[in-house]
Amino acid sequence: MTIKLYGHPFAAFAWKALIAAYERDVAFEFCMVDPDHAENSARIAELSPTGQFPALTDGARVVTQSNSVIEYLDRLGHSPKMISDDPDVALTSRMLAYVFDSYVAEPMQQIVAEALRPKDQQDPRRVTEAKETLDKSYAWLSSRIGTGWANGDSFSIADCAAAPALFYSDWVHPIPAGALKAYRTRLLEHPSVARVVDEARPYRRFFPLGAPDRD
Ligand SMILES: N[C@@H](CCC(=O)N[C@@H](CS)C(=O)NCC(=O)O)C(=O)O
Repeated sequence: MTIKLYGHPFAAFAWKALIAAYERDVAFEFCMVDPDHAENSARIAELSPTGQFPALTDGARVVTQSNSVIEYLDRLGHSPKMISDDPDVALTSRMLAYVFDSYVAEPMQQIVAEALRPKDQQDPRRVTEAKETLDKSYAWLSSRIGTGWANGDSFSIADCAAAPALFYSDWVHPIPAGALKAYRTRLLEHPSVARVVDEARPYRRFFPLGAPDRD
């Protein structure tokens, strides 16, 4: 049965699933969701409640929500799992994944969404509030991130979430020098993350705030 992964190579939450699939060495067919692939856009509208991606199909099985997709990929691959069999380790990895999703990726998306609104509908307060959330998250995470991965020595679901969240959040609201910034650099050097960054390069011109030359 062919595993199908719906998403876009430039989309932060799609990166999470792609990173996990590369880590787990799971073969899949990538189904590009964009205006040139109307059939995939129609399909994602069925698969996901709001049409957002990623979503995975495996025969009749449908999995949406990036963290659930990663959990499903853990059933398929052979290399170390993204969610440990140790319940305590798994709890912390999941918790950190939700922190990166909710308090880094989402405020980052709010800043990008604001830039995409027509000028007369933009509200600078929304950007200020999102940046305040990012400042709190950066401080909280900096005090907890060590010199390895987000939750110790094993690359996990938390790192799948951290990679796109920190990659793009640093573009919209730079991460101060320190432990979190150093962790972002380590992530970008990691093969599965470097791969998604490279696959997304052709789309950087669409970033509404201008993509920096670095990275
Ligand atoms: N909670 C969802 C968030 C998914 C999400 O925000 N997806 C974005 C891409 S990064 C999306 O589909 N954007 C396109 C759209 O909203 O139409 C998850 O974890 O999968």
